[in-house]
Amino acid sequence: MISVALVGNPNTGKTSLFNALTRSYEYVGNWAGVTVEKKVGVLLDKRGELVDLPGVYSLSPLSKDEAVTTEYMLQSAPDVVLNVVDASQIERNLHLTLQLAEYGHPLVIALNMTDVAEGRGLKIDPARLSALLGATVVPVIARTEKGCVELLQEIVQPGAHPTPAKVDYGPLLEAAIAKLEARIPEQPRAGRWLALQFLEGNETVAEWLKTLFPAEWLERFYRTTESDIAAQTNCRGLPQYIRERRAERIKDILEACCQRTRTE
Ligand code: GDP
Ligand code: K
Ligand code: MG
Repeated sequence: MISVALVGNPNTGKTSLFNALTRSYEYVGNWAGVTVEKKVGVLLDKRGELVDLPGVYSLSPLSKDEAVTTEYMLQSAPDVVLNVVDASQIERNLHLTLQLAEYGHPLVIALNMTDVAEGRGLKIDPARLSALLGATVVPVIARTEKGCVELLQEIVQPGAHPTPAKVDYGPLLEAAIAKLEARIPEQPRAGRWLALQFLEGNETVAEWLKTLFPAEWLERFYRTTESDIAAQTNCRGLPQYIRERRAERIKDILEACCQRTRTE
C-alpha cells in the first residue's frame, strides 16, 4: 500500500474528496499536541492509504493546528502528495502548490471546483498546468465525484509521475538555498524544501534544522541572507521576498494555462 497525504487550502473540498476516494475511514486519535482529529482512509482500489491533513494556506504554520501539516511532512515520507486546488481560486491556491512541489515527492493535483470556475468563465488547461508544475493534474468535481475514478488511477501509479518544477528565486537566494541544501544530509525530505521553508520563517522546520546545525549558526545564516536580499531589493524580509517570487511565477503559469471567457 502506498501512503498518500491530502493537502490543500481550507474549504477547497478536501473532506468531499476524502469521502469520494475512500469507502470507510478511521479516526486514529488526535495529531500529537493538538485537538485536530487524525483521519486515515483506505483508497477505493485498496492500493493506498489516504491521510487527511488540516487545511492550510501555506506550510509556514501560523498556529499549532497548521503546524500538523509541516510536522507530518517532516516525520513521514508520503509516496504521493495529493493537493486539492480550488480552480475558482487558483491564483491563491498555487502558493501552497509551489511549496508542495519543492518538497520533491510525486505531486498529484485534484483540480477541484471546476464547475464553479467554468461558471465564472474560467477555463484551465490541465495538460499545460501539469507541464508547468511538474505534477499530474486531474480536473474533478468532488461534490458529485466527477473525475474521481480517473484521479484514483493517477494516484496509484508511482514512478509515472513527473518531476516537480522549481521556482527560480534569483541568484542571491538560490546561492543561499544551495549553501544550506549542501549541508543537509541526503534523506527523504528534500533539502531544497527544508532550506526554503526555513528561509521563509517556518518555525517548525527551523526547530527541526536545529537538530542538524547549531542554533546560532542558523540564526546568523538567516540574518545574513535577509540583509543581503534587503540590500538588493525593496523587500523588507525573506518571507515577503519568497512570496513575491512565487506570486510572479504563478502569474506566468496562469497566463499560459488559463482562458477567461468573461471577467467579473
Ligand atoms: P474542506 O473544508 O476543504 O474539507 O471542503 P469541503 O469538502 O467541506 O467542501 C466545502 C464546500 O464545497 C462544501 O459545501 C462542498 O459540498 C463544496 N464542494 C466541494 N467540492 C465541490 C465542487 O467540486 N464543486 C462545488 N460546486 N462544490 C464543491
Ligand atoms: K469546511
Ligand atoms: Mg474538511
